[in-house]
Amino acid sequence: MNKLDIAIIGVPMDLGQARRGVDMGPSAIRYAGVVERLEAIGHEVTDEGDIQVRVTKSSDMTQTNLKNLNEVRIGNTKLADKVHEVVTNGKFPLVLGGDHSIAIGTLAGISDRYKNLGVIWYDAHADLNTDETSPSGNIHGMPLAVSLGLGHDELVNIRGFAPKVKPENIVIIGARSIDPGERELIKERGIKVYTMHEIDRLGMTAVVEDAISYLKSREVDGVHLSLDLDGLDPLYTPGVGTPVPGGITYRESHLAMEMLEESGLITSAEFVEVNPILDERNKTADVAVALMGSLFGERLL
Ligand code: 4U7
Ligand code: MN
Ligand code: MN
Ligand code: MN
Repeated sequence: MNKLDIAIIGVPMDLGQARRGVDMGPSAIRYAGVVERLEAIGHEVTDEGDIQVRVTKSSDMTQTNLKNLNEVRIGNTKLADKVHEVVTNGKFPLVLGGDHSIAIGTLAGISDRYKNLGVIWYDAHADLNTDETSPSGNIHGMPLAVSLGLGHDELVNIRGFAPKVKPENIVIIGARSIDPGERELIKERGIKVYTMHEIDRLGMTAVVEDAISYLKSREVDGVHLSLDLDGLDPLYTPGVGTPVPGGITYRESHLAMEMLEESGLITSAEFVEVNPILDERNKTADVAVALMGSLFGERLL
């Protein structure tokens, strides 16, 4: 285990989707003991506190079907600047959500610190909708497309450059709900997707081994893990806004985190969509922290 300087950044964002409560995700994850858990492994951990979201109730002047565009943009801009500062200081950013729209800010903050950034998207969804394809207008369904430079200008151009990541450097794991526009984009851009079918058929070991060798063949110099807790089956993580049955198990997820840790590839991470209002006794935050344990090198023996 490589000793890291981990900076925890909370993002109480709930404006990227329709269900209130996900703004309490960072508190729930802290309550589940994230700092203590990572310190016990031997890492240096600093809690940088929360990014301020919802400061202005500024009216949206832009003509758009995107919900809360202005506030989502402002929150993500602040997050991007904070993440950039943390990475520049040689720390490992661990971002706690909040809805998945915050991946826009995280990726905007880390992207220019790498020549060839890779991304692992652990999620039931592909999050590849644009303002044109989105069936909901919810920005938490768009962050991966935005990071590819597709979608609304105000989101795409956060920190003044686009794209943040190349389509051939992305790996999606756990997908089982993909919209028509997303499917087209995946095919058109050649995005690597391991759906539940591949996980069932090959097993998680082969899937993660393949994902790792794929990213290595792309010669990435850093990999961001964006983990949406709805990637797991709602049996294990009921506290999410958009649960989809037939998901990844608890054990498979631990295995995936352990294998990613062993690969030494991961340079930043975020755990998102924890909604304590929809949860059962903080179960989802507990799972998030347990998975972080594995990702950061906790082992039984
Ligand atoms: B999450 C959806 F239509 N695709 O765009 C959409 F099914 O961050 C869901 O992965 C998006 O939780 C889910 O609204 C976003 C829908
Ligand atoms: Mn999802
Ligand atoms: Mn997601
Ligand atoms: Mn969700």
